[in-house]
Amino acid sequence: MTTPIPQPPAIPFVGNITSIDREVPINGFTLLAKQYGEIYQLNMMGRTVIFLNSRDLVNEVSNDLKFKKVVGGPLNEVRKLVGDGLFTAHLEEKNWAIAHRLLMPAFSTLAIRDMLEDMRDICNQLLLKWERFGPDHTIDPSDDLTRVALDTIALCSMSYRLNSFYTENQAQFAESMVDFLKECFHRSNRPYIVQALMTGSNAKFEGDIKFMEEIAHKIVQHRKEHPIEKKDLLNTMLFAKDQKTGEGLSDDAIVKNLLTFLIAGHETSSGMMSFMTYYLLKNPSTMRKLQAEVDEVLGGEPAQYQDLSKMPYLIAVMRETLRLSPTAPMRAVTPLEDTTLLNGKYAVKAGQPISVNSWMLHRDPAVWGDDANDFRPERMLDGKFETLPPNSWQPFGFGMRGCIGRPFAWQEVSLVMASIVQKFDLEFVDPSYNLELKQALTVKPKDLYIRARLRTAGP
Ligand code: MNH
Repeated sequence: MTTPIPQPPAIPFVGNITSIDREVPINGFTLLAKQYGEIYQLNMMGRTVIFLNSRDLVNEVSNDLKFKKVVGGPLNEVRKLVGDGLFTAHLEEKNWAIAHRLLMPAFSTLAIRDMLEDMRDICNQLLLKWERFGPDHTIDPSDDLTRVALDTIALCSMSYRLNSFYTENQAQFAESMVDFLKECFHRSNRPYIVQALMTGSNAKFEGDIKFMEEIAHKIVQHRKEHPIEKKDLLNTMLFAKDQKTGEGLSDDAIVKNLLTFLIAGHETSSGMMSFMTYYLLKNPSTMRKLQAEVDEVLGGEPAQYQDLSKMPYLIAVMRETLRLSPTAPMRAVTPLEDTTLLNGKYAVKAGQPISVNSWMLHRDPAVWGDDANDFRPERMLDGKFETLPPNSWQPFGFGMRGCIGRPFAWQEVSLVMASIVQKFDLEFVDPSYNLELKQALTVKPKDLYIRARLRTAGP
């Protein structure tokens, strides 16, 4: 006998849509998880979605032979810009497999190594800005770290400078991107008829899409007319041929994937760096330990490639940050065939969307213990990390649809965060600040403001 999957009481037509926190959905999903436990389902305007909150359940659906990624909700909106690009492609779409095979080597740890100097170029712009503004200036770290992440991915993927640090507001392209992502998220929660009436925001949405497509097309065209030697991702996509099919990528597929890297590669990494800033400030002893490690390994010099793997505490802090605040907190899968979960306990039909809630997964007391909610990087040190039960830490998703940009993000975040704590002592503007979230497609800290004082400047 299977057990029915719990569901909060639903309202006709709209279902459980009122149970969803519109501003910060992850907060609503967390509350429901506290109420209903390891699994629950919601009716979202006629469509039933199951949510998994425990490691045992997530472990079962982390299986590429029995489950596949579902592109639904906001990702369907994102598809309007990037279509069958890597992130939003349906598994059956042929361009996914081709792009996956072509790009995997270009995103390998070894290939990413060559991008270190471009990453440093952008990182230095941030360091210089904070130094020049001085210790009394109020910094919005999410804002500046978004500049870092977006400029870094644009420079590394297509040798294009967005120069976000040289404009008062975000550069036009960055602004279109941020607005587009926010709108994708809101659209996925609006009834169709409401959306149809919102002509102003629809026109803006279409306009942003067109603007970004045009820039990306121009960049590809420009590169074809003015080839360069550099081994960036754009050149890989222009020249590499898929070994299996002999096919390359069309200009259209290249544009979609360039835009995909900009989307997938900036909010996630910048959110991670913002959360890490928060956790370091909230845990002064962790900050001191990290600064001591950075000082010992770097000795006041800029970080080199080999240094980045010699700082185990830095790595543990990064892992623990992504555990408590996975910036891409939800992914969705569906069973290929009718199946059950937990040895026949819950029945699930083929095609049924199932959301993995990593925010809850990463707090499962069965894995993390009674102090699951505490920030404690020591639990993530090498040796302990490897022996965690499989699939208890999944900030980068799972399997063949897992994050292709993981080595890229890891190198970028370790360089930027090591450089920041090497150079500055940080403080909260409001010492009593407690973490609040804001969410678009990804999650970031809300209203976090800090100050940065050069460490060499003395007390
Ligand atoms: Mn990334 C897929 C998280 C950085 C490009 N990424 C995913 C998934 C998660 C994820 C989770 C799986 C989503 C799903 O199952 O629907 N990504 C992150 C996090 C960071 C990150 C937490 C940083 C921290 N990602 C990056 C960077 C890039 C990138 C940087 C590019 C330069 N990610 C991708 C792409 C995919 C992806 C592309 C889709 C891969 C595929 O489906 O083939």
